[in-house]
Amino acid sequence: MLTSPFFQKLATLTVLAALAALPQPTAAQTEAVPPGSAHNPHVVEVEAEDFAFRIPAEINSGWSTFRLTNQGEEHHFLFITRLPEEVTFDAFVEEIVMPFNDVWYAMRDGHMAGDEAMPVLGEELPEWYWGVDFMGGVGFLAPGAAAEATIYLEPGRYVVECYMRTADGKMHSMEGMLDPLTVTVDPSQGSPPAAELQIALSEEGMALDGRPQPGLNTFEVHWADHPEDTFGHDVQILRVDNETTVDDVLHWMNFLNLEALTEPAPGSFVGGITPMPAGSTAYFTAELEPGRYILASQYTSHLGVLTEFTVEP
Ligand SMILES: [Cu+2]
Repeated sequence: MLTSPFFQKLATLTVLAALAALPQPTAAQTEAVPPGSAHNPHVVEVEAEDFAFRIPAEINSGWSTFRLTNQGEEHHFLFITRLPEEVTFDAFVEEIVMPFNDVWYAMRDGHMAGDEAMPVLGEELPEWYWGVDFMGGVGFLAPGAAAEATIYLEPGRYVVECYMRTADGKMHSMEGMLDPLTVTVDPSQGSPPAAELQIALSEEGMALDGRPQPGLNTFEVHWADHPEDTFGHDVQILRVDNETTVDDVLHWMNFLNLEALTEPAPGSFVGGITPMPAGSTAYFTAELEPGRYILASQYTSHLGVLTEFTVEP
């Protein structure tokens, strides 16, 4: 009898009444609530496994919180690209993903040096690609971890992909982590979360304002510029031991290196946000435990766009 819908509802109401009687949370307790879920009606749950995304085919325009959970045994991330009006998903695969893959295989198999890759891609990729907008997404994420990125998306057609590499040197996108995403008009727009930390990205570097704390941290990121001849600034955040150097991390993140973007990673990546156009503002959350962290930009750290911090217990 206790399992009837009536008693279930009664039990729920009793719990709600008990919760309502609890003292109101203090400001400090309020901050512990995941800002994405507390402030934003558009939450997009994405599960990454080896090697596929479980992601809705269609989402609402406006502010969306992508909550990425890594259920695989390798690192994954969610890179979002907006397709130009006239370009289809199949054309993106054919004209962009395949040439990148061919160049990677040539490097992997010793037929092409790393420094030849960009000139070759410069010739092979279509003109439209160099004006395309990368639209944020959740940064590198260790197995078992979860993180959020909150970004504003206009209606249109997008592509999501992960281009980490398997132990035998295949890009995750070629193994199945490559999907179309349609953003449809929604007048409600959603709203961005509150953030206690700010990161400014520019050719001057990566400036972090605020002190990350143990637990869930929300970062507001602003892109001041988009350096020429790069794929743009992003933020990748990882916990490292004291022996790991910044150079170790940058070497691993540089896709032109054979050992890059594959297991083992030089630390435990806990999220971040992939590149966005100059002038953009977006948000990400990361769960931090005490330790030493490096924040680096995959494509612009060689210009000095990186920083470090320590989370005290
Ligand atoms: Cu992946």
